[in-house]
Amino acid sequence: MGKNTKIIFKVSGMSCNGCSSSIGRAVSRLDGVEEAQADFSKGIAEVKFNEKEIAKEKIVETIHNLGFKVEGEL
Ligand SMILES: [Cu+2]
Repeated sequence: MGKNTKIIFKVSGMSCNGCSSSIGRAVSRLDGVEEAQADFSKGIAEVKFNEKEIAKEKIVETIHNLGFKVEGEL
């Protein structure tokens, strides 16, 4: 029942709603992620996850594998 961590990643390369929803979909599917939403106009992805179940690097890797780049965190 650990507390979930929320991170807002700065993501570059998104150009439309399709991009942000593909990130939201793929990241929400990962085990340990409670919620994931991306916003292409703001260039961010907000992810709520359990650090005991998933490493932050795995989330970053998933976003990179979709062809976008995580530039940092807000
Ligand atoms: Cu797009």
